[in-house]
Amino acid sequence: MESYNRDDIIFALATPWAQSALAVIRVSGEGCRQLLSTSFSRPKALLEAKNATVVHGYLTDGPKGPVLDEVVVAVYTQGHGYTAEEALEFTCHGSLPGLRRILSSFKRLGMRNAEGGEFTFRAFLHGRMDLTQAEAVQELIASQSERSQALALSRLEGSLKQQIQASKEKLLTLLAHVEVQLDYAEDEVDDFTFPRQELEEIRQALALLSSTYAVGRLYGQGARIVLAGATNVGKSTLFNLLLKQDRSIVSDIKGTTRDYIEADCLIEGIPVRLYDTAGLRESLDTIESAGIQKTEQLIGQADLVIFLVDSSEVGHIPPKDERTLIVYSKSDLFKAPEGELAISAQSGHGIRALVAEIAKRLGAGFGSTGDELVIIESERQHLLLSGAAQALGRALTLVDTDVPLDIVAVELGEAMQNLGELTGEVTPADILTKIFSGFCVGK
Ligand SMILES: Nc1nc2c(ncn2[C@@H]2O[C@H](COP(=O)(O)OP(=O)(O)OP(=O)(O)O)[C@@H](O)[C@H]2O)c(=O)[nH]1
Ligand SMILES: [Mg+2]
Repeated sequence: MESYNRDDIIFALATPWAQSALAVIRVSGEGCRQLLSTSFSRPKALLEAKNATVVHGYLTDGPKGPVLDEVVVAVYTQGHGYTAEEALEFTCHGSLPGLRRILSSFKRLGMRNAEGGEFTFRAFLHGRMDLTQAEAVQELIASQSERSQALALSRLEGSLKQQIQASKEKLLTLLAHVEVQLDYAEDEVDDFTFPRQELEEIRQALALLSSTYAVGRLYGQGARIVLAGATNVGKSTLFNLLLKQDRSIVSDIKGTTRDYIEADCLIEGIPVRLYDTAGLRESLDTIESAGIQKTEQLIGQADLVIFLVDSSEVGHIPPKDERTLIVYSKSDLFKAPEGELAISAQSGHGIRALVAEIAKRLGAGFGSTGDELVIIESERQHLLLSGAAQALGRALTLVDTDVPLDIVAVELGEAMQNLGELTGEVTPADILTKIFSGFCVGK
């Protein structure tokens, strides 16, 4: 993080660069209030404002310069606000030329444009949040579904931090016992029993937290679902039904969809990219054949393939596996084999069951009801948590085979290191750079 000068006063547009009713410009750094009071119609009011209050006035282009905009300024004194340093938030009018004038004027006053993520980085530096919370800010902003937004918010509020902290404290106590034993081993060899049960509990808690990544990623990044099957089985009809709009052309002519169509939707709260594809059949038409090739590529990349079968002429059916759902279509016309999933896109029969099955197949069941469960979304956190759980697993094996304690302590130390990296106490600089770049929404 060398490129960040931590004493500068920084500013950035916090809202998108687009015409809007209002726009917010954030400023942070010691002395920003004094500096900006020289360009404000009510300097005294601004300087004397208490923490977390707002001041109305006019922003001018430097001392005694022309008025740039009528604004409302939220004031945060040192130790408060998002960055925990002196900060101001200007709510201006969202005119692009107006914003351009204000931002240039701020630069002329000697402040500099914030780097992406720099406000969050300062919040982290001042202990306002730990690394899991800083990551949650980005995850919250980027969330694509209500569930992932709610999960990220809970992490921002510290749910993940607390869980890691709890495991860390338990591990630290355990390590302290081991250290004492190592230091005074010669005096007290006999009456030390390794707290195996405690260690197993910590390992389990970390492994469980790590395993929530699959669900977190699903709600955060979404899934690719491909509708496939022979021509005319009703893929486009189902596509339109799931999207709740008429996007894809439906007709009783075989080979209607020749190129694939994709669209985003939510299925049981999961962000899904849905693909309607060209029906699979032997075709002499070069364009249709190219479409079929693309269908095959999409099937290869899908998280889930819904393979529709029209019971009238059952052709090739792929083998069932966890990535392939065989669904019999047009159940209003044909009877599906016993026990198979059947739908009618025309009457709506079976659609609810299909949607539930999709969510189940994607793995959404886990954690969707237990809201007290903290769910992670970051690959970094997943790797560190599973690494810590594995190190504790190895420690347990060593304990069981009566290996000397100092070797066990190495594994415990590794787990401790991972937990420290998770919360940001001992995180290498290059990882911090990665995490804090690209946070700035308005840039
Ligand atoms: N009765 C009945 N007809 C349906 C149902 N679903 C689709 N169809 C009809 O079946 C025909 C083919 O539907 P499409 O959705 O275009 O089929 P497709 O699989 O996309 O076909 P291609 O794009 O040619 O591969 C249309 O005439 C639809 O109205 C259903 O559930 N019941
Ligand atoms: Mg079609």
